[in-house]
Amino acid sequence: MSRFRASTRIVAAGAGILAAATGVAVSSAVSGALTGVPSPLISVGNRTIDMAPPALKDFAIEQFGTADKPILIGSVAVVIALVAAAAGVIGLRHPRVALGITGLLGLAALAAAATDRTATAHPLLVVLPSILATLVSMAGLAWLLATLGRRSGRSSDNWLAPHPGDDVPSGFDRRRFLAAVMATGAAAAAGGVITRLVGGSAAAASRADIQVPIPASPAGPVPRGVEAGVRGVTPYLTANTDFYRIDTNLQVPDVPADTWTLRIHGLVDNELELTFEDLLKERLIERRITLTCVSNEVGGELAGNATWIGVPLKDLLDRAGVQQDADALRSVSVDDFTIGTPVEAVMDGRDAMVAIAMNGAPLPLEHGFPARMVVPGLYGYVSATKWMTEIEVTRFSDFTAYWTERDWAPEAPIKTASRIDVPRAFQSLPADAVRAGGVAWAQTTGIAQVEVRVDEGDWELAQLATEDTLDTWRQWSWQWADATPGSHTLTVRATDKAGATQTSERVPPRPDGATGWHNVQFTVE
Ligand SMILES: Nc1nc2c(c(=O)[nH]1)N[C@H]1C(S)=C(S)[C@@H](COP(=O)(O)O)O[C@H]1N2
Ligand SMILES: [Mo]
Repeated sequence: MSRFRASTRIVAAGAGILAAATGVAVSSAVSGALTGVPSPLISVGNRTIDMAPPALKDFAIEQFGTADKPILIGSVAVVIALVAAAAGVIGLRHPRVALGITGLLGLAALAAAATDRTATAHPLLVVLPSILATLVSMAGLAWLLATLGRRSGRSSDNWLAPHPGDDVPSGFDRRRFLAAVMATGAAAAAGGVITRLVGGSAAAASRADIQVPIPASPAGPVPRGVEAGVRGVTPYLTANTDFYRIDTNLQVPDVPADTWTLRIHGLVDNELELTFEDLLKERLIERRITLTCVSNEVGGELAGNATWIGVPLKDLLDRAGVQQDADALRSVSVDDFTIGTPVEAVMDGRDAMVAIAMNGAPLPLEHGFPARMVVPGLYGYVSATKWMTEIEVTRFSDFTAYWTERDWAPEAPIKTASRIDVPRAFQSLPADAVRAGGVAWAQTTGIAQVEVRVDEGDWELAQLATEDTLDTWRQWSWQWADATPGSHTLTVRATDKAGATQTSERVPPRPDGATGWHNVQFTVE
């Protein structure tokens, strides 16, 4: 190896990366063109999540799958690039070894694709992109190494045999090498462009065709005064594009409505199987409901308020006939994510539904298109199954669900919470304009009172904005009339309509939701 100049090795490393990039680009173009076939890069990411060592998994679980996806995909790409670069350098002397390494990378991608739970296409189609990626990368690398190993004027057709004592001096055929680089680069770019062009999913096309029917039971207009009127407080209704998102998988499942069905089975008298068309013909209700993630930290933003349209789950379960000994619903998504929900919670009169619309539009793909569950008062991981295809009526003692297998509680009603949106942390305010505001929620119970205090002072009542429903969050505001200059801490706590005040005891989100008072440090000028 030492016989090669540093510059030659750098060129070889670049050639390795280029060959791998071409494979990745071609494979994502092919997978993009096929329905239900994840790109191998994403499959490798998904497998990494599944097989992550405990410490890393803990970290990922703590995040509950929020912001770590670009990081994960980026890391996978970096690892591939490093291995590919090494293959390029090794290939200077040992082309076969280099091709072997590329083949192994391809095999790993193939294994990840073959076991990807988000794949819905035929298994042969699912492994096609990784097979192509492997072939393209190997061919690209072989070609690049061949041109790199060729001195100008020498036409070695036996390039695979190492040439002892050979260096690749400045005299190697730059033209041929550049031509190979450009051809491979063009293939990579074409793959990237095609990926963009065919990226539109079948589900997106299907979603565009859906007319959401007028619900039999509308939500009614939002009452006046639900906004506290303090600049900087979260909008009362959360736009679909701003709504928080929690998915365990890297790729949004691609489920056209006309291929979708919901099966209700298990401890029922009559099994049901509904198509999307069937759902649209049911008695639809429209409700505003605030969704909350159990991973929300005190003061966190994993909560959102939307208008949902759906079929009351109770209607469907009554028709199916839930048997006496059942106490749980085990709902399953197309990507095999599972959730356990108490039967009691969806039958007690609250507006639990199989939702098909969010803020006036069919469910966005990211939020569960074509149908998901929404249950007021329960954290998302025990109620809000997206891309839901199955509800098994069963018993809690007979199964575990995705997150309960990872040490989260099997049952998790939403805990009363309150948050300060304004002032922002370390914001500086003029003494004559210290206004605070935020939101509080206690779904199914309602917010009775919000109090704030400055530093260790007395609790003061905040002003509550108009209540919409018991299932929605409620805004609050407060003005500090005689603000004193300096640095201060503002603390908030809410009391629900059952008379329970939030505890000051700080516990982390795991296993069943955080508690503690939110506070914010700010400065009065
Ligand atoms: N299929 C599927 N459904 C799911 C999840 C998921 O990862 N996969 N996450 C759950 C969690 S933890 C929450 S908090 C809500 C979030 O719903 P949203 O992404 O629409 O906000 O969806 C729930 N339903
Ligand atoms: Mo969640």
